[in-house]
Amino acid sequence: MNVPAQLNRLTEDYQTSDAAHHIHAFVDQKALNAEGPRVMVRGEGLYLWDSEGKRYLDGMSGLWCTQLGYGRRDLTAAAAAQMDQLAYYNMFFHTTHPAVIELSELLFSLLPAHYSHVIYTNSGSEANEVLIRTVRRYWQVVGQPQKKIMIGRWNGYHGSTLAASALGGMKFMHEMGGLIPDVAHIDEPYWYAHGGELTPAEFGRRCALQLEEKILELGAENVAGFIAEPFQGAGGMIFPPESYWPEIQRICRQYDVLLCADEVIGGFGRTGEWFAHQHFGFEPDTLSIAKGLTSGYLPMGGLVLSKRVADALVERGGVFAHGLTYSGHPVAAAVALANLKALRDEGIVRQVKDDTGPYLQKILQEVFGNHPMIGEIQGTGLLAALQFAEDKATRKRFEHENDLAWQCRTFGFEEGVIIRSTLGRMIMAPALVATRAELDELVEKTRIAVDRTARIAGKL
Ligand code: PXG
Repeated sequence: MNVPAQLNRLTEDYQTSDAAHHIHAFVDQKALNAEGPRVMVRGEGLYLWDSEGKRYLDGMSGLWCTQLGYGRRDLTAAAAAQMDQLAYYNMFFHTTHPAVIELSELLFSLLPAHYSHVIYTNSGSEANEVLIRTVRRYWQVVGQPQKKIMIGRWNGYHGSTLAASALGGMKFMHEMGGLIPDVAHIDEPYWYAHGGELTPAEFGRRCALQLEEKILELGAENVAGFIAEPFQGAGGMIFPPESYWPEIQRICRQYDVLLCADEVIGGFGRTGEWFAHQHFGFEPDTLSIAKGLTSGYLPMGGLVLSKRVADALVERGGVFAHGLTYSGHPVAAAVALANLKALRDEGIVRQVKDDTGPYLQKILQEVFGNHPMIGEIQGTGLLAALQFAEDKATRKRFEHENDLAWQCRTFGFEEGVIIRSTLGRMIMAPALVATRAELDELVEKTRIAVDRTARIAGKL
């Protein structure tokens, strides 16, 4: 049993207390209470242990965030040292502190040279809240205050707060709390599901041209920015066709609409590049960041601004009426600094690009390339999605693909691997420190879970 010694309560006891007090994320709480949640108690490297002593290979880096894996003593030491020295101070009152200054220096040494400033937040949702205000403020400062509308995409995800979920395109989230004014959406570039008879390249261009149509419909003089994830994460780990991003960039430039990349999942090495927009080859005006910034050890996010945007705000903008108590929190900053140093100095991002990333993609092709259940494999770096298909030739999806994928995820848990399901796609995004042996284990356990699902679906 690999359960820590201080765990002296029974799992059911924890579950009862949890049911009494917690509202969990994105579940039917009543159903969860009846079932009882898994109680995670320890993490080391890529592995997690629950309160029953069962071990799991975490194929999702928590929620796409633990780039360095669990139990990194350098990160906990950085947090402890910063807490001892200066546990808290803020960036109001004309003050700053070394932790946040050093973090920003390192962050901008990793980013392309046309970015210069960052507004720190505690999460990705907050980064996108700040984005809306910052983009609108930018247009006020440069003399076009009517440019207010943000365009997002259906099935995009930008967070769970009101404005961030409005930017996103999850209709079931909109239904819960309403929308905000001046937000519009275009379709997602999900070729496998919606491409019909078009080639991926044709479909990618078609989806991008929807942005142009939407801008013309709303009036370019009213559109402030377009926000998108370089690849959709929560929406199903969907890669756009290669034709998509160049066309989107052309349209944003032509109509002077800020291009806002949500790098909350894609940032910090996931694709083998430091940032996902570098993998896809476009140049956004802003980047929303979070998750891998601290490897998830403490909450921290931010909005990165290009020089164009930052210069206007700094030189001509006057008071920037925004600030959070914990913006640039010193302990989170110290952890982020240690995390980025490790990702850089241990060559982890390079290793994902040159070794473990190509290795994962290769073994996925070997195992699932001809699998009767899998219609398409998408991925790069330490990131992949397996698309379930009822008929591969016609790209027909299972009618109850969501249930099948959920079942596959449950089989995964039983087999001791954590993979994520979205609609008919199984997603994996292991920690960037994963070894080849751990990737072998991830893919083998996933194969067992997919085979078990294929038997239910009548495919094996
Ligand atoms: N943008 C993107 C692209 C995200 O994926 C957020 C913003 C919001 O970040 P915060 O830190 O406020 O959660 C996210 C979050 C999933 C899953 O199951 C994905 C996220 C969060 C929770 C679950 O895929 N992404």
